[in-house]
Parts: sequence; structure tokens; C-alpha cells
Amino acid sequence: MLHLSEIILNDDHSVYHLHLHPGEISDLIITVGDPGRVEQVVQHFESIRVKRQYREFYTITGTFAGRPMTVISTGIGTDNVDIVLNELDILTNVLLPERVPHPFPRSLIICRMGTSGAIRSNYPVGTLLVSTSAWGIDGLQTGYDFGNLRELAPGVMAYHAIGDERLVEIFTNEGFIPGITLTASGFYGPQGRSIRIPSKLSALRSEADFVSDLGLTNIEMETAGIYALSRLLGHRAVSLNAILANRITGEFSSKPEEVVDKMIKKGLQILSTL
Ligand code: R1P
Ligand code: URA
Repeated sequence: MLHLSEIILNDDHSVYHLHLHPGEISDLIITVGDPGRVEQVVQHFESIRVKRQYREFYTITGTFAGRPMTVISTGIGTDNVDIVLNELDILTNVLLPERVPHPFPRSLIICRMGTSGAIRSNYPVGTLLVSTSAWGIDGLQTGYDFGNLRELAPGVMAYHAIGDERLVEIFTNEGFIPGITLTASGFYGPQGRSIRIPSKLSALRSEADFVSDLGLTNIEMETAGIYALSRLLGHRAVSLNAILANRITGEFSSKPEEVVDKMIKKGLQILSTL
């Protein structure tokens, strides 16, 4: 039997960073960037059975409308997504503490509920967007074979990853606006923001050719990693984005919490039917 010797467990046999055991997560996972948003989601739950926090990874498992769900914060960026998706997959598809592959691998539903900035003038602040696919310029492809890479802008390599088609369709039918997401490795220079030093990607603020050629609509920092790793691991992922800024028009949301709350409530209703 194949022994997955590189899996690291804590003394209590929980997985290394998430500090969770198999059986403590549901097959439906909601990821959020901000640990504070975990409570914002679970305030709508009728029951809670697991709560665990280690570093930026805060996990709560409970039920919404009778449907078991797990909410977990990833913190910011695809470096954290790498940890969260691999450890959720270990909890689901590896027998612990033996570290042997589970004889019956299972597929998780993974739904990101995140925030994002639009890079097209016709996606106003307040839009609830579902990513049909994402281009990653976050560097996660250095550790995995995500297939063909493309040079998006001079010296900027990107991988492409597609969301679960059926889940994207369900959210689109329920009013989420479809879009194509750019996942960046940082918030400032990598998203075209020049503060005291110039960004190499300032063209993102002017609907650059590669933005319109690829149909890119919004920027954030997790979706491409979630989509690409979910595909490789055999999980089904969908990414929801509350648009809080428009980088072309310069508009910012005056009520960001209301937009996020609307995404959470609508998202939970839809997920509870799956
Ligand atoms: C940057 O401020 C963070 O906000 C967005 C980005 O993806 C990045 O994580 O998402 P969250 O609000 O879900 O963290
Ligand atoms: N999150 C991002 O990463 N970028 C934005 O512009 C807004 C939210």
C-alpha cells in the first residue's frame, strides 16, 4: 500500500496547519480570506459542532438550513490556498494516522466567498460576480503542473484554471454575474497599484489589451489557485466575488460590509440546496 510519508501530523494526529481531524469537516466547504468573515457567515447557521483556530486558519463546521457546511479562512493569497486545499484533501482522501490513500476518494464542493476589485468599467461596485475561470499570475504554477502557461504581459507568466461548470451555472442562474478573474500575488504592485514605487502592471488600470483580449473582469488573490488545485485534486470549486472597488472608474464601495453580507446570504441559500 502506498504510504504518503510526506504528510505531517500533529501529536494528536490532526493535520499540520488546520489542526483538524477527519470527520470534523463537511463535504461542502466555504473559504473566506478574512478570519473575521467566518463568524459573519456562521451567524446564519442554526448549529455549530466544531471550532478550531491556528494562525490565519479559523474553521467552523455546522449546519445552515439543515445542510452541513464547513467555513474556513485561508488568509490572503494562494500560498495559503495551497495549504488549505491540500490539508482539506488529506482529511478527505487519506486514511489517518496511517497515511494511506482512502480506498474510496471523495469530492468536496469548495465555494470561495471573497472580495475583489473590478478592472472593467461596466462592472460597478456592489456587483456579485461568479468566476467562470481565472488566470493566475501568483506563481503557484512553480510547484505544480497546471498545463500550458501563457505570457500575459511582458515577463508575466500566467496559468489558466476553470471553475466547476455546473456550480458556475447554478450561481449564474441565481443572478451572480459571470466574469473572468485575474489572481495576483500581491495587492499593490501585482494589482497595478503604484504607491511610492511604480507598479509594472499599471496598465491594469486602463483596460490594457490583455485585459480585454482575455475578457478579464476583476482582480483578487485566491481564485486561480483554488480552481487549479481543485481540478488536480478532483474537487468541485466555485468562486464568488463581492466587487468593492472599480479600478477603472475609481469607485469604492461606501458600504462594503453590506455587499459582502448580501453575497453571504445569497450564497448560503444556494449552497444549502446542493
Ligand atoms: C486583499 O485585501 C484580500 O481581499 C480579497 C483578496 O483576494 C485578498 O485576499 O479577498 P478576501 O476579502 O476574501 O480576503
Ligand atoms: N481585493 C483585492 O485583492 N483587490 C481589490 O481591489 C479589492 C479586493
